[in-house]
Amino acid sequence: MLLPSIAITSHAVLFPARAQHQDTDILAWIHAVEAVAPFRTMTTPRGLPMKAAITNAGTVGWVSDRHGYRYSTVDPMTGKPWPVLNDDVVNLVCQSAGDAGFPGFRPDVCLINRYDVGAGMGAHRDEDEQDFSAPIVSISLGLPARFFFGGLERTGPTVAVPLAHGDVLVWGGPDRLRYHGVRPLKPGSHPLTGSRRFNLTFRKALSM
Ligand code: MD3
Ligand code: FE
Repeated sequence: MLLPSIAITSHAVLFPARAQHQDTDILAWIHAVEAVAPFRTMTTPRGLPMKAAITNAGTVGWVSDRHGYRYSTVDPMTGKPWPVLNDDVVNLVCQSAGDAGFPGFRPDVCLINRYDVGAGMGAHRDEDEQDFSAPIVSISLGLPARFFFGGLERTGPTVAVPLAHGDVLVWGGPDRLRYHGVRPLKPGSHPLTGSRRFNLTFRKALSM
């Protein structure tokens, strides 16, 4: 079946509402993950608190503290391994990556961001993974957000992309290291998440 898609850049594809039919299952999975690995706000290496709360699932998880950003096999908050990935969500992610031109993508981590009203994410690059040839696949749930992306430098023009409930975004190839971020969440209410937004990014952190 041909799914509707929108080309954002040459190697970034948006599949509007592609995850919507699985929304309650994905939210139930997020709640199972947070029961083991609670959402927490991390501190940047500069000592500033991050506005979005995060947790992870997979063989490793992305963590941040005063020593820097890295992937860790255990949750530093509990000392336990991260919860495992969900097969049904991984299937959706791999199919979306394949449809966007990245066949064979097999994520080993899902970083989950939780935004309350007013929370955003400043311009950054996702560069802590070992293999930049793998894409990143994002699923948005709950309140809509205004995502922006720029070029390979922090400053310069940006393009805005609205991300709504159920949207799947695949980003790879030459666009993989673009700066990007999320504008502060506007007040609102979503029937499934209330005054929140969740974003899941499926990544390949380890090259082996
Ligand atoms: C652009 N998350 O977790 S998802 C992040 O909405 C992150 O929570 C945002 O940026 C969020 O690091 C954006 C869309 C996205 C995902 C992966 C990308 C944009 C990307 C990888 C490279 C460039
Ligand atoms: Fe990012």
